[in-house]
Amino acid sequence: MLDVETIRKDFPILDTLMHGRPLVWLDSASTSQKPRQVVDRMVRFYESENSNVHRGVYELSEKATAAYEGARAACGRFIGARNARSIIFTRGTTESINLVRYTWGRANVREGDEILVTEMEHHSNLIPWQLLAQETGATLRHLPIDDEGRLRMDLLDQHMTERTKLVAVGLMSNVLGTINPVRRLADAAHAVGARILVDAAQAAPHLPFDVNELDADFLAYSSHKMCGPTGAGVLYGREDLLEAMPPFHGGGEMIREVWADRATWNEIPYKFEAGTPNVAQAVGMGAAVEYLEDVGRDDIREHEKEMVAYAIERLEAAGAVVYGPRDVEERGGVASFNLDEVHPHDMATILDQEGICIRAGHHCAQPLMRRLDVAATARASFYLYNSPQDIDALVDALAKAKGWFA
Ligand code: C6P
Repeated sequence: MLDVETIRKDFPILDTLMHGRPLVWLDSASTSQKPRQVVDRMVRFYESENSNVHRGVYELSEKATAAYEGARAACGRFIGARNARSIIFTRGTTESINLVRYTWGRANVREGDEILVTEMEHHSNLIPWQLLAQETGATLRHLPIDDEGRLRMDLLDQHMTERTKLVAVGLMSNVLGTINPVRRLADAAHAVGARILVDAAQAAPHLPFDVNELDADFLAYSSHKMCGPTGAGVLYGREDLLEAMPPFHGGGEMIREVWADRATWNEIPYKFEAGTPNVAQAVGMGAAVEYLEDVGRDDIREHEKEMVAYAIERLEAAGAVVYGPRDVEERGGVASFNLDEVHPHDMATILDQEGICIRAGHHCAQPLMRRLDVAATARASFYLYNSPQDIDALVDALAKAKGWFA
């Protein structure tokens, strides 16, 4: 069990007043708040270790490089990667996925090939594949969802064919909370010779998982949703795939030797880290990994199951339509909902007056909104620092909002 009261003391921002009321942060799926431990680690980096990495022979550069590579090791351990060589630092999930599109995608996807995504993908795991399909003449296919927001695995055989080259799927939906059966998809993909890319932007902060157990070929996640700073993220790739891929950006550490008209590439992961990286952000991300490990990832998951179960119960009792699976074993700590005819944006604006932050809109998942037959939803999302009182505050404020529009 999490000691939420003690955890909250690590997050100074939670003491802020908004419109004279205590801040209730229910938008962690968008970005999480940051604990003092992460902020302090970044301050320490800037105050006593700041230097460029992999470039200086002086001690300060060695310190910075050790901090940066230590963060890489932590980010690999976090997802069960066997070797830190598989961990490429990027700016976040979106950049990680685009890296795969530009490098592996352009080298491997041809006219007539198929890329399989799902109906619930975030735009960041859809647009890159639309662009790749347009550029190469490949076809994009979409695995549908059922009315509870689960993938129609019974239709997989119809959507996965000998022509499938890539399956790109989120481990956890940012709208429905659905946790997808990625291992089953990986097995099916590998059986037809396809690769699987896992978008773990929502899963990494909330669910303990292991890339080897998922049998993922590529996996992407962001620091800022898991207590770390913005501007950092990871692309995990299987070493043999990364070795074979051409570079992404050119310049800086990605080079081994340069002539006037050509160059050779550094070893992985540096081949994909052109220019001066976001060193302090990577170090902060490493500190976030350590923070989450110290709190206990299994305990965070259990806490969020309780939170989302309570949220669904209270929201439905208040008359809201809540989307996604009912069984908390199949979903993470996200509750998207609509309430009567109140537009989600109006709802979020009224809640803001009560100090409550939720997200409203299409959540960068417009095809999913069409499937749900809604223009938008409101979304409350939970993390280790949320308590049932936050949900009570949300539901009480919703009752007020409903009154306004009655
Ligand atoms: N979803 C949300 O409020 P970046 O921005 O690159 O760190 O992550 C993009 C991304 C990719 N996949 C999924 C499943 C996501 O949820 C997100 C980010 C935020 O739902 C902002 S749109």
